[in-house]
Amino acid sequence: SGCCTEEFEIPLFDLSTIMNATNNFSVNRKIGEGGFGPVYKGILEQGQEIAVKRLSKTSKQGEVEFKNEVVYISKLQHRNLVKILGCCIEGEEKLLIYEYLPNGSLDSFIFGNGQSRILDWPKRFHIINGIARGLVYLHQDSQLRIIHRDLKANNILLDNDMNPKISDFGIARCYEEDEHAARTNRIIGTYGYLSPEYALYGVYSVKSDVFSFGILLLEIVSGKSNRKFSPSDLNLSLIGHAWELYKEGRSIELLDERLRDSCFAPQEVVRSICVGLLCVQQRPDDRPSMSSVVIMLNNEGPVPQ
Ligand code: ACK
Repeated sequence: SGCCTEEFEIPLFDLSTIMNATNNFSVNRKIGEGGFGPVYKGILEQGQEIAVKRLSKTSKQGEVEFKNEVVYISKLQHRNLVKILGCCIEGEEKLLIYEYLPNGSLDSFIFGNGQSRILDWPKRFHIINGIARGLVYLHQDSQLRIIHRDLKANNILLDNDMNPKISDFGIARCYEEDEHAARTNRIIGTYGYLSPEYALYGVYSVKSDVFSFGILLLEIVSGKSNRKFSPSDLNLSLIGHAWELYKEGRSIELLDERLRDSCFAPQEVVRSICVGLLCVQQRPDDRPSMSSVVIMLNNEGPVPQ
């Protein structure tokens, strides 16, 4: 097939450069814990800020995800995907070096309580749209045709202008154009975002990303997390709640209550919720493609009722 078999090309950094930049991985430079190890902030000699993901030495799964991340992300370029600057493989150390995104991840914005970090509706809509466009690129516009498989608020980073950047390609997969769905026995991903067919049967396709996107959309609109719900808690989950409100013509009540008085685009909110509900339908074939999602979100076509 030729898919994903070429060797990757990516700048190599010296370990000493990264040690200097991160103050020898000092604890006060640690910004969080990622999929396969800690993430540090660094500053290169020229003053450029970087984020460094450091593979924990013991993790076999981490090795696999490290390689996967490099292979995919080095071939992808889009304004809604995080940019990799290079990597470092020296002795025991395996590091990935990214552009530093000062606003961190989306979950601290939508689920945090700090008043200053509450996003207004136009910013939320901008973020929803950006994530959708990033996925259109992954699914159909990039050479690779990729299913991300672990889309969640934690994997969306925000730059200075609150542009969303999809990150973490550790478990992403290529798919063939004619291939409908693939199957795996290793179900990895995050509860609350997993589509039912993937969580129950290990079957994934672009439509499983569409499902996760729908959850993410409902989370961004509501400011509530779906993470504590398993696929069997459907009625209790954000999906059940959004669906109930929708049936009663009260969709707008899903909107984060902190925004109720300041939101001047109720139609856009309701429209977005409708799109979210289309994305989280049980049958993969009923869910729209991400390019339809972008069109519907932006009022360029009807949202089927
Ligand atoms: O919410 P955060 O501050 O943003 O905590 C998580 C943590 O590392 C684990 O993923 C942060 N992080 C990851 N990549 C980057 C990056 N490129 N720029 C800034 N922060 C990052 C993320």
